[in-house]
Amino acid sequence: MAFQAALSLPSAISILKEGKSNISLKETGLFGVSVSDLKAEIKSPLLRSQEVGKRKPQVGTIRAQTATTAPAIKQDAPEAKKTLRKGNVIITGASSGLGLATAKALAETGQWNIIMACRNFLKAERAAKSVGIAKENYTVMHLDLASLDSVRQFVDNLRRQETPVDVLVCNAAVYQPTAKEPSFTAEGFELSVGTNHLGHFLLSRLLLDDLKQSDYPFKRLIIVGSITGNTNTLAGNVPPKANLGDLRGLVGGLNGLNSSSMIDGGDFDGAKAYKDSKVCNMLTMQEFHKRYHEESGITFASLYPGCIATTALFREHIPLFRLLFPPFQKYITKGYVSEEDAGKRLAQVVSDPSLTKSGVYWSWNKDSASFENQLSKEASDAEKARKLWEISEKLVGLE
Ligand code: NDP
Ligand code: PMR
Repeated sequence: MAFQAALSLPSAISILKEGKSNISLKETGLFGVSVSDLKAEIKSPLLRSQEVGKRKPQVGTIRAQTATTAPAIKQDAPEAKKTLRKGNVIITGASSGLGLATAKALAETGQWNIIMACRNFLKAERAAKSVGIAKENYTVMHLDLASLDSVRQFVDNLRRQETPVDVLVCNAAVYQPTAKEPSFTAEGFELSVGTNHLGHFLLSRLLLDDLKQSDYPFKRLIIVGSITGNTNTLAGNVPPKANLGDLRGLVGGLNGLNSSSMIDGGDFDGAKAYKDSKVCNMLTMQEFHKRYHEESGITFASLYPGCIATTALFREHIPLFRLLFPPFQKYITKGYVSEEDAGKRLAQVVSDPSLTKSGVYWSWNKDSASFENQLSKEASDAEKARKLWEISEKLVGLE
């Protein structure tokens, strides 16, 4: 079936859900799965988690109703507006998709200076202009996450400008689903994990001190995760599934020479490498929380913003996939979210006074209300998070 080919699906997929029974997609409908199965799956995370809100996010004036009630600061109160300086938020990969939409949503509040940390300076400037972000609300700074030198340089430049860092959003990512062979970062790490995880790991470790020193009423470090790295969901069970194994490939440096280019030591698979990198992002957030939340007061968070099926993340996928994926997500899974709405969601995690709880993986229900979602067993494995942290430190030269 053309759809199935476009989605690179094997003819029969057997999904073993954590703690659930085997679901066979073999004899089901469009895209190899029935709509009723999907509906049940889409609902289930809500049942498993603490659903806590009902209102749509609107940046600046929003107050997501969550279980985390103690508001840190009410930015909307007139007296707060008078005394508060603009917050500084760094967004990596703000030149397109979710990052750009988030920058736009925050810029519209007039309360943020957005540092767009991008690998293509000109593209970022044009992108900011194209969505109407006013000049006084943003700065573009060069950052190539596929080079650890570039990450260090970015941090040096930022410090030279003496810009306080109040919020850091690790958003940039690459996805190479059709690559037959791995490609590598400047230091020789497989590109997806090297960029999405290791580049961000070094960046956030280096900026931790800057965040700690910020005098802003709240400080946040946000690392974008995804449903596809969570095997407790249907989306996370679409092959190839994320699996970090015993991290032997990572220990070996992911260089594809004397070690595998994959974290678990297996053969290269671009789609799996991306999903593995998202598991690393979610584990890293939790390890940060465990090590630094109490002492620093920084809020560490991750999120799944919804399926933003139209972004450039899928640029390397085959044209048929890019054509069918948005309607599939819109009408079949109903997991679709527009870039604009996804941007408002991430902007909410950046600035909403009520989203102060640390260590949380946020998601949104069909009414666009935020809730604390549950991570898969692997994506919440504390021992794996610790190991990942220690190995990553060695790879990026922090030890
Ligand atoms: P896009 O491709 O639109 O955006 C990715 C951004 O990352 C681009 O700005 C890109 O820069 C940047 N980037 C890539 N490589 C590097 C690098 N080496 N250094 C610096 N920046 C780099 O994708 P999305 O907006 O969809 O993705 C944003 C985040 O959302 C990712 O973390 C992704 O995992 C996550 N996500 C996306 C979902 C979706 O459905 N789209 C669902 C769940 C999570 P450039 O413009 O120069 O290419
Ligand atoms: Mg998925 C509840 C159903 C659901 C959701 C929310 C997503 C999100 N996906 C769902 C279901 C399915 N997908 C099903 C049943 C199939 C098989 C037909 C399917 C297939 C599929 C493919 C081939 N899906 C994909 C791909 C990709 O290449 C995307 C990917 O894995 O990128 C890593 C993707 C995605 N599906 C999602 C989301 C959010 C993505 C992409 C982005 C990401 O996780 O970052």
